[in-house]
Amino acid sequence: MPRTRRLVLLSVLAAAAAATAGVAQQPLAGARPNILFVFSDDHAAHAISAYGSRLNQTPHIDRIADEGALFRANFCGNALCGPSRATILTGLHSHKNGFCRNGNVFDGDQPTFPKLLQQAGYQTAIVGKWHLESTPTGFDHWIVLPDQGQYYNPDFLTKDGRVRMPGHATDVTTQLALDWLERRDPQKPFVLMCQHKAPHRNWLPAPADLGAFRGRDLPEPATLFDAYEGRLPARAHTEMEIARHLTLHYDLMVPPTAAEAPTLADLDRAYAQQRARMDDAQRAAWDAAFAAEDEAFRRENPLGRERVRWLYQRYLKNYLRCVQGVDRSVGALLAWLDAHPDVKANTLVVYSSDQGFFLGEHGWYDKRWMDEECLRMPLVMRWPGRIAAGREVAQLTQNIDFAPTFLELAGVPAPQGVHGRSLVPLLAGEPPADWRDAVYYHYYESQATHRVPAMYGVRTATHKLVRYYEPGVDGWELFDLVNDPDELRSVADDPAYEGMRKELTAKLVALRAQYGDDTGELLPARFPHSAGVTRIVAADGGHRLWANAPGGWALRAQQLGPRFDVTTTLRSLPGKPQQNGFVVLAEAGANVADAARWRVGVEFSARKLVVLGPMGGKARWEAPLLWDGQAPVALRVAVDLDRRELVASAGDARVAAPLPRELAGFAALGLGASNAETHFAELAVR
Ligand code: SGN
Ligand code: CA
Repeated sequence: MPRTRRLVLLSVLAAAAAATAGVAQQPLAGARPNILFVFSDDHAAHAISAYGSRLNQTPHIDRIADEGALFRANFCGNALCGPSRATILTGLHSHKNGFCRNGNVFDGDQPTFPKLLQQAGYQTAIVGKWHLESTPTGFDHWIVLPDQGQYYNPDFLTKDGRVRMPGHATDVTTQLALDWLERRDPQKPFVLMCQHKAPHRNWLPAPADLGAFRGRDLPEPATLFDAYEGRLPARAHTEMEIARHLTLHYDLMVPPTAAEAPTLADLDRAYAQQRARMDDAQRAAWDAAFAAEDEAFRRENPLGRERVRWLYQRYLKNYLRCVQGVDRSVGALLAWLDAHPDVKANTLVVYSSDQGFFLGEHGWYDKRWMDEECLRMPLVMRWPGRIAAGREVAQLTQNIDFAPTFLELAGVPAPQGVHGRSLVPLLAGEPPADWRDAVYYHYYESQATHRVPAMYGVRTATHKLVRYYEPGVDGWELFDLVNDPDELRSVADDPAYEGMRKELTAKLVALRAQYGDDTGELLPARFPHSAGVTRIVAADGGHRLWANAPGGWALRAQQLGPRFDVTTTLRSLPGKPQQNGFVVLAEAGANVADAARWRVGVEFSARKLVVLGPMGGKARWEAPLLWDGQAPVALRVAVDLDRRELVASAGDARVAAPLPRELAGFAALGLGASNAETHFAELAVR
């Protein structure tokens, strides 16, 4: 039944029930419900039938929406796994919770909603995907996948070490959630986060779902063969094209032929590892499901657009089969609640996913861009008798709002400075007059996988303005979502939109000030080359630099003779988890961005003066440094090419590193750090 018709029917039923049972009359705030938070990875709203999917049916997720609320305009603030999860836990955008890109380490000492609920008497548990690198804090019980985790017979991390669990990740995670529900202390309210790996790449469905979507073609998006005209030129370089970047063996599990097997590229070699994790029955189910299809593909060997179409069908069907598994998990959890009506009556059930995903739009898989497909997060919530069935929330909401919502429901004050706002009034059908009219977005992981440039932007109900700020990709896009819902033509330079661009720019500036985000300023005029850096601002006569990757750097080309001295003063900024800072020297001979880099600096936390040679820092010389934990450290780097020596000194510490014979000299100078924020006095060169 289409959602609208179902809604009419349901609202009639709900009204009747309300008349007898006083539905939605009771206050939500402070009612201390249980919270069952079911969360998946990369599940786009347009692959949920309650959101009008053209592709698949998700009856169990739809049931949550039918019996509760569906958020029509819910967005993430940074379309990536770790960052979205860190935001959900803290109610803060990435720059404030410190987790800007996958691979950062979540600082578990900061306040999170599970921790605050635990302190307020809740039992707290998380099962499944975590992906925040540090040990989970604030949970009475946790059993999580290491990093991305595996689909088949996955390993889990627990307080007592690593365990392998037989079965498919979605089913195993569901069972872990059900087991915990059974054995929890029924006297206390609970938070249970059931977090699925699915439907994340490389889309390995459970055997039970392999039969779905057989014998028919899924509709193609209108932009499957996008030529990326009229938008940021960097879009054409994105490495997430179904045509060019999806791999036949690893991503689509087509077995390599005998001729292909010895020549597989890195990613495709992981095909064998995935197969090796399966047991005989699982492998047999896969072979039975795909043998004929694979054989026909080899025989027909489609080329050009026909090949892209075939890849799209295989990719999307496996993605949707994974979604079907997640939907079944939701069904199992709802069935458990049906069988425990007292618990059900007092449980808020939430379904969401860390960000959306491209399902072939623009020819892409993956996410990261501020485009609707991945910016949107599905969000549905049910609490029988408390949230009116069939409620639709049209307001702009965001993952920063989850923590304040859960806290308000539990009657726990949100921490000072939290970015999000409680959704409770929206759930009650009483939207505050001053609800936000725009959401903020900031994506950082530019240098890593998929080549999507770093960006920040703003989205209102009708328009979207994005600024790409990296050196070399500096540019703007503006989309009119009403007249161009597929975001195919940027009107950033269209005179007809000059007023709108001004208005949105002002909004963007205001949001950055409101959230205190000064990251994304890279001073390209002073340091035209950078990688892994989130912020460089001129401060206190020098520069403050935040590198949010290991070995982040910002450089400028500079004439440096055979003998030179660089001096600066480094200051560790309080409150940063891993403090360090380096003067960076790039070798002459290649262009600056590709040159081998030497790092000479201070590891504050380890109290060491360190010289790191090129080649990933394997050559390393160090000396202990007396440091009181606060004082600025004056650093001197003396290079003498005739003597083939680099000498670093700071206080009493001195480190001498030999320079290789073949080194032609240095041609660029700058600043660097590893996952740290540091202040550098102006570099003085003599
Ligand atoms: C892996 C995937 C990428 C994906 C990231 C981040 N490659 O690196 O395609 O964008 O995860 O995804 S894979 O070869 O390992 O599948 S996220 O959801 O965790 O942010
Ligand atoms: Ca994800």
